[in-house]
Amino acid sequence: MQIFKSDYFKNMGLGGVRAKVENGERLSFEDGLRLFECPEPLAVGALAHQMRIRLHGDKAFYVVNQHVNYTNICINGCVFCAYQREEGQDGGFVLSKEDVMVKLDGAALTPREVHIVGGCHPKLPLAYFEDILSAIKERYPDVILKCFTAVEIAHFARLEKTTTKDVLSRLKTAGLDMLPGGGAEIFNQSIREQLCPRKSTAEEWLAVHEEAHALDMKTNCTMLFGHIETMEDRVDHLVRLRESQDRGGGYTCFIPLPFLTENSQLSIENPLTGLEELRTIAISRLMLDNIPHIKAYWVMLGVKQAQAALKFGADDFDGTVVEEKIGHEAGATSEQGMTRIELEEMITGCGCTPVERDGFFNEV
Ligand code: V47
Ligand code: SF4
Repeated sequence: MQIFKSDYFKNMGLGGVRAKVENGERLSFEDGLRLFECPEPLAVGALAHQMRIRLHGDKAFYVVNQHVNYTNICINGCVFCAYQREEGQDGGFVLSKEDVMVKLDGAALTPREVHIVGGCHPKLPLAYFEDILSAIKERYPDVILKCFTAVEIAHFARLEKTTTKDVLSRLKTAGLDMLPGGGAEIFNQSIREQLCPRKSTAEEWLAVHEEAHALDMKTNCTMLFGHIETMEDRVDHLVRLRESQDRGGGYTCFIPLPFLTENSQLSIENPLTGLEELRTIAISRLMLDNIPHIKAYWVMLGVKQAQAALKFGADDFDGTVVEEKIGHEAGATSEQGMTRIELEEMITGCGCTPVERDGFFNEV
């Protein structure tokens, strides 16, 4: 559908970018910056929507899933994180295998995907995680287990004095199917040193994902934006993900995560506007030409903004979630979970066709 005349994009300085998008050509780093500098976010959104329609038509995917956080105790102390607690601090928790099973057994819907992440706990052994994964797979053999960020995998390897590849293989044997995309934050090392100095570097994060791809596992990827990073840092992050995907091809979905400011040690003078969030989601779609899906994560974006994102390049609405802590500790005002009917209503409400999927994006 032709929404804007071609002069419109030319006048916005996007004539060349538009031609590349229409011809399916790769955008350069400079194109990415041009999209951030364009005075009109709607022009950027229109290009991303065009690409999203070419890839997925008017489908918007969702999954019946459940998030479980096994602990909030973490040794990393990232300054943006409102979720972490120190060992012995009030409010700290560690779930047992039985606690995890009670959460899954108590859910209104049996999940197709279980998303398990937590803090980097100083003591939990790999056997604890193997035990949880195999118990879930035994009770729910068809579930897709999307668990542990690359940062957690690197942490387990350090505690166990082994390699990340060995950790991935052992967890895969226990039932791990794919890695979620968290922990990528922003790849620029000088920003990482200010935000999360104890966390894996960009190179380590990318290496773990590429090892997982080599083991035939799918993974997701994220970018945390709207804090102290520059537009160059965002484009650099997207280009590095695109290059990593060129090497291994295992990324399924990209999740742009706007920084939520409450209860963190990081104060921001100019928080993101809604339109700048949408622009960043749109640019993600346009730059990541080799990653099939872009997620509008309604928990962090808020439901209305996630609906708008489906017209700015995103094609996935994530899922039922059930219980969410990381965003809600940081001020997310969305519900804890949504029903299948609510998800479908949200998706149809903005003119898209809801399509239920599994964790690998197979339609069900
Ligand atoms: O890694 C932490 C981010 C991530 C804040 O792979 C924050 O399908 C905003 O990665 N404001 C965890 N973000 C969430 C995540 C995720 C969520 C849904 C689906 C998938 C997937 C992955 O949340 C962390 C960090 O980057 N985060 N604190 C905050 N204050
Ligand atoms: Fe720990 Fe993750 Fe929070 Fe960083 S973002 S402090 S690694 S829980």
